Amino acid sequence: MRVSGPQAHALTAACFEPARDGARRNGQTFPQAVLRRGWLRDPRDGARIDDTLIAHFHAPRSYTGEDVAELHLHGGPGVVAACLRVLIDAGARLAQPGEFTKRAFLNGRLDLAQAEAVADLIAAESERAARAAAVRLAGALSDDLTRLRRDLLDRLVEIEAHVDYPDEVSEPDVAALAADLRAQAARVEELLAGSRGARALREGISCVIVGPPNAGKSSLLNALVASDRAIVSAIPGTTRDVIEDRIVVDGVIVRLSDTAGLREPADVLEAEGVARTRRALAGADLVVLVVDASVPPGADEREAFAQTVGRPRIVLCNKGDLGDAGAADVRRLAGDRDVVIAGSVRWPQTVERVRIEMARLGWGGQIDTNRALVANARHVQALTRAREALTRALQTLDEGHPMDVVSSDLREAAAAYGEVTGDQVTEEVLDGIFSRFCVGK
Ligand SMILES: Nc1nc2c(ncn2[C@@H]2O[C@H](COP(=O)(O)OP(=O)(O)OP(=O)(O)O)[C@@H](O)[C@H]2O)c(=O)[nH]1
Ligand SMILES: [Mg+2]
Repeated sequence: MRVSGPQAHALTAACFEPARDGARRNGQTFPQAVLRRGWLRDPRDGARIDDTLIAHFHAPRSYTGEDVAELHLHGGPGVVAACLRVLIDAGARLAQPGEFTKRAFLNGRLDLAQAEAVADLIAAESERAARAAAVRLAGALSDDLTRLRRDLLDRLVEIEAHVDYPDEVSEPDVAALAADLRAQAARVEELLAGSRGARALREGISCVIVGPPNAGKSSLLNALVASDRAIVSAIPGTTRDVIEDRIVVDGVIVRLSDTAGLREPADVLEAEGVARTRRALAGADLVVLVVDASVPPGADEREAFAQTVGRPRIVLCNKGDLGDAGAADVRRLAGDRDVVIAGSVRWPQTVERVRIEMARLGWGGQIDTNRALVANARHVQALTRAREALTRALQTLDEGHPMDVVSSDLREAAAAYGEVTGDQVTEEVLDGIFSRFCVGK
């Protein structure tokens, strides 16, 4: 249980009885960041609630930058409820979602990109996703953008000083400014280029397995998750509902959906299954189309291709162990941008190929988690705006316009950087970000 604010220490002291009257350190009953053991008691009647540990942090040396007390309880719901009641009786109130981190941001302990990284770290489901969030929490992205922003603001000062006092301040060197802006644009471009993989790492991707009945869709799901997740049978139309599971590919959570075979439904039950397949398809980032390529494709195969056209698509020519009589025709049905894999879900190398192509098609393969990565939509939007403003400014300079004409574009790029780090951000944006946190963070 964490308590933060000017009253945090007085409030917890009223409910806490130290196990022994520990020596004061630096004149403080509760020295900085030292765990002390004692009884949590109800001040109303002195009743014992829990044998606890308590740590005190003194402003500004705490997570929020305020006085903070942290209670380590035994954690059962009854103990937690009693502790909460006692603290609220003593004058505390419940924290709002993300309020501790919001206060940390407002008190300058973290910048906004770092605060968002805290949420990413908590939500990270794979080790690599956690690592990428930790790099952001350590400030890799923030440092980069703070430097770029400061550079631009310095340039703006030079330009504006010259505009205001042309006799005293000489005109800044246009070539040097252009070189600077080009370097900035390249850095922003680099950050944006890595954002696809970074977002996949942060958010995961959805991948739907579709195809005609009996093609081997459920067999593929089972092979990918390495368990008998879905029923497999030789009867076409075995799978009726959407069956979901997840795998981790290079640290990215891939949410898999196995679906009912796409064909003209024979009954209402199958019709509902096909409707569900279509819905799953609509929300998918990636499609794996499984077809039985041991026989020539028919109407169902053509229909399945038509239903998934234009989507990022892996075409798996399955049942290669039974022959490849249909493989050439299936390849002709595929488009230039499709990735076609021939083999069998019964062969490990085919399943491995599917995983590799998922990574390539889904997020461009390799993700370098040691570098600063731009991983959320808000950051991508802001940096896209920065890139546009820099491009406009460079064009203006190329066309030989006076230098003060680029000021507004430079200001806009600086503002976009500031939005990411929170140096220039509105209250609504802040509320939106912190409301997505869980309570207590
Ligand atoms: N020989 C061979 N049989 C396969 C292969 N893949 C799947 N099968 C068999 O084909 C049949 C259908 O497989 P499923 O995985 O149930 O096919 P499905 O696409 O999920 O079918 P529905 O759910 O009915 O749409 C089963 O008998 C599988 O054992 C393969 O690569 N080779
Ligand atoms: Mg199936």
